[in-house]
Amino acid sequence: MSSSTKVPRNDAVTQIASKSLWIRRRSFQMVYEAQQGHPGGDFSAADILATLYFGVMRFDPRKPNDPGRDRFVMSKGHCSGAFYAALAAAGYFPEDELKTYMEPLSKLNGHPNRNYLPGVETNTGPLGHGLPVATGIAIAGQLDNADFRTFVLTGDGELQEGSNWECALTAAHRKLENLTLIVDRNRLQQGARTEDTATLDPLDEKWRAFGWHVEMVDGHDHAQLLDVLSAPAKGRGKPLCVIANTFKGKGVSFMHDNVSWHHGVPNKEQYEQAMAELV
Ligand SMILES: Cc1ncc(C[n+]2csc(CCOP(=O)(O)OP(=O)(O)O)c2C)c(N)n1
Ligand SMILES: [Mg+2]
Repeated sequence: MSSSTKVPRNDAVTQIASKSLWIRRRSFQMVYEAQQGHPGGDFSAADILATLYFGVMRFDPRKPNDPGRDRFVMSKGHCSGAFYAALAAAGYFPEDELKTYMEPLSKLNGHPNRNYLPGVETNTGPLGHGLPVATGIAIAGQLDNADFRTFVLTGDGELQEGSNWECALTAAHRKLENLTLIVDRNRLQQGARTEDTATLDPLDEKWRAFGWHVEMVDGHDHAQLLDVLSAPAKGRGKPLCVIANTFKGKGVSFMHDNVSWHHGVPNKEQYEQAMAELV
């Protein structure tokens, strides 16, 4: 499976919607069974992941090291549940393997490990490292005159790590039009609102001031995500920052915008209610 096969836009949006729902349901089941994980951030990122894997990126899961593949770096590696569900849905490994999430000796650790799983470009978990790695990959692509694109998804709280801002400088200086940063702007971090911790707003102006092309989208609107992420990168002359306005816990009423679900895990009743809502 690969999104390089052109499908009409409406069909793509429909498929992305159904994969987003599947990612939410499957990752929540994983978190429930493991009684560990980060479901709030899984849900804020689910639509972004589904859009990348089912509408935007060119890849062949049977050839995970194909030099021409588009690269994706899941910098907010704590949201491994949604990431693993997306990788399985995209065909990188059997869906059955998702059952082993967080088990001892499982390939599906709490944080993604490239040595265990195809489709994981780099290990993540310690926040602030995904954009630096993705910037390096994009520089390599530019030097090779290769036409793959590199996508990286960070949290918004994660932008408190200074390493991101070094890359903001470097990527703009090098005119890395092959690099796309998506910020999961759910306005919550581990235990508080981002704006109560270290103000990020106006976030779009910050990235623009560093020399990036910036787009703001509703991060749960598949058509908006698809349009902005699949727009041609060649000729832009700048790296792209997509600020995706999202909600932690999106899709389940009692988790919506609720920081306690950053790493909260459901009891049986909550699990059943969530699954009843995720339809
Ligand atoms: C360097 C580092 N510091 C702290 C943590 C612990 N931690 C895990 S998730 C998280 C909050 C992340 O918030 P955000 O980036 O906004 O992610 P999201 O809201 O999408 O879950 C923190 C502090 C970490 N993983 N890495
Ligand atoms: Mg956040």
